[in-house]
Amino acid sequence: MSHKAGYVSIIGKPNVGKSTLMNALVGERLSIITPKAQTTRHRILGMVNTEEYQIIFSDTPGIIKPQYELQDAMMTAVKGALSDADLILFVTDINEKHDENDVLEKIAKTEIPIIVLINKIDNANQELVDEKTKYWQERLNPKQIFAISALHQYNLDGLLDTVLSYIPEHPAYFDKEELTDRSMRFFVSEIIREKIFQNYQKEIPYSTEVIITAYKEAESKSGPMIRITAEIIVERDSQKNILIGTGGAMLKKVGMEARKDIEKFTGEKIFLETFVKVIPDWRSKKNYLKNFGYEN
Ligand SMILES: Nc1nc2c(ncn2[C@@H]2O[C@H](COP(=O)(O)OP(=O)(O)OP(=O)(O)O)[C@@H](O)[C@H]2O)c(=O)[nH]1
Ligand SMILES: [Mg+2]
Repeated sequence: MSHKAGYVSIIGKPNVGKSTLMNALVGERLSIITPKAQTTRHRILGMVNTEEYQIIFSDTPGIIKPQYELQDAMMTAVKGALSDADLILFVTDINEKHDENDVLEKIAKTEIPIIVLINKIDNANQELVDEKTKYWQERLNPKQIFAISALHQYNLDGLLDTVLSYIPEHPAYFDKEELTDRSMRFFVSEIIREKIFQNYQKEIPYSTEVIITAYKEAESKSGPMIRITAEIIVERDSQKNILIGTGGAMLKKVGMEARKDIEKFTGEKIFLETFVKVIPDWRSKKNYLKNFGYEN
């Protein structure tokens, strides 16, 4: 019996709904989602497995012109996702008027087939959908254009069938039991980062990294649990103070929200301990970025 397997890269500007789309397609909350731009910092694989096929989606950071080393590393992750893909899903937000030339530059030279996804049509009228469809048809001449809502999972069924038609015959790349290439520790750190994106304004989310320093199975009075220690890294003392909040209230809130979601994700009882540490300008230092798992 023939078997299909291949890589599908989800790319586009920040905040257009790439992570929402990947989670909807995979059916799991793998990638964190926030209303802020530049939420995703790594390439994250999410797989759809059946007996007949394995589709490996790559969620990627939104494409920007990098201003510091961390953003450089984020764009390296995008580059990787473009070089090995069998298909590109270019996601665009119907309501955004941002300049997408940097994305188009990156995909202009490629031989990889492209499907355009016009996302967030839940808030748009049909006229705008038609107008944007025409625009992207002329601009990119893609294989196909879908108007979708990743959030409301609208028009995604037909999309999966179309995606499959671009997947070559190939044996599975990963074990069929796998959903992702990332570890539990990675997802735990991402969940904490999501809560920081949701609870703080301005530069705090962008100056923060989360490192899991311990992840141990343990026993509690009420049965087995996992003890997790997380280090939250910021760039300055002033940021540390904001993060902790008066009497530790803010950090406590973040810890509680994160713990609840980690329990949902792992299905285990969690004890979460957090520490805040200052590393001046970590976002601009290659050695720290490498330690934190960013590509160079
Ligand atoms: N109304 C509406 N909102 C959406 C839709 N899809 C995503 N969103 C919202 O758009 C925001 C950004 O979504 P993400 O999935 O994090 O976007 P992203 O492209 O992964 O963003 P980066 O990781 O920053 O590049 C979130 O607030 C989502 O809830 C949609 O179909 N309709
Ligand atoms: Mg994202």
